[in-house]
Amino acid sequence: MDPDYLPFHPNPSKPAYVPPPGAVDAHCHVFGPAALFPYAPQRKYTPCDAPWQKLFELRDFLGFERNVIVQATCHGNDNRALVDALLHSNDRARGVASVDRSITDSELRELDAAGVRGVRFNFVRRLVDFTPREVLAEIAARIAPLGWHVVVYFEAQDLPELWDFFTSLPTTVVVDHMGRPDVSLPVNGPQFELFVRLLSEHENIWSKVSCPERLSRSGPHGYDDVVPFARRLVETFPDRVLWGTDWPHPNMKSHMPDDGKLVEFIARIATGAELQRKLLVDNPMRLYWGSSAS
Ligand code: 0GY
Repeated sequence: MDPDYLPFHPNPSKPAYVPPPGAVDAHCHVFGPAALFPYAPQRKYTPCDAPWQKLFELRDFLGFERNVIVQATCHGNDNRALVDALLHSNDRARGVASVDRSITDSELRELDAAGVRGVRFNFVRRLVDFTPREVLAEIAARIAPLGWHVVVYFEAQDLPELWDFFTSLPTTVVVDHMGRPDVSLPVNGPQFELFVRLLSEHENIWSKVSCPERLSRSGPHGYDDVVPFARRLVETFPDRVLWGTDWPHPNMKSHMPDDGKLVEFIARIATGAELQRKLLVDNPMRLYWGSSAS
């Protein structure tokens, strides 16, 4: 593990907020264990091992029923740790993989059978090397017939340059962490307005209202500055938002969030049972399990 990288919280608190039955943690990761699933040679950071056993324990402890496990860059395009977690989940986890253009159709079908329902394109410069857009477009065209979607991770200042690419994708597109807005700027200022416009004009684009711990400038005590941004999305696009813990929180250096406190944050951004049910149950079930039943 990188020396300045914090391990996940060893002892999260039991959240006072109880998620509705069937709730899905729709953004989390598994890492390693390195002895079984080595990290990618081209990775930009080395995380602590965070195996599926720990993830599923946390799921139960926090009051969730399901997980969407997202391939993180430290495993590159080697999805074995992800697939292993899916196969041990008893159909209670779905996956988002990273693939390159050399993947075969039969490998895609194997990922699908394991529970993968999307691919992730990462544009955050500190995490990945550049991949040409035409390669990503080719991958998107390959996965579209499977009914999969594309998850994109980028920082707000890069949205203008990425706009045409995102809006040309043939699938549902899910944006990680609200497109990483600068939450010290106004929620109705030009930067976040552009992101809201992206979703307003393109009904196939969704957003995760996750990661207050990464976005907040006000520190670990409540993440107040993130609330208006997440609330605006939840209230404007109630049928196209997802929420996740982001456990085990790779690359956190200033503080490590208490996952119980992150769950309590949900009640501040989705006020009322109906918005909470859509965010935590209906939307992820529709996208990942093909139903709204829990
Ligand atoms: C996240 C956020 C981060 C890392 C990755 O794939 C990754 O390595 O997504 C980050 O460092 O902001 O969603 O896990």
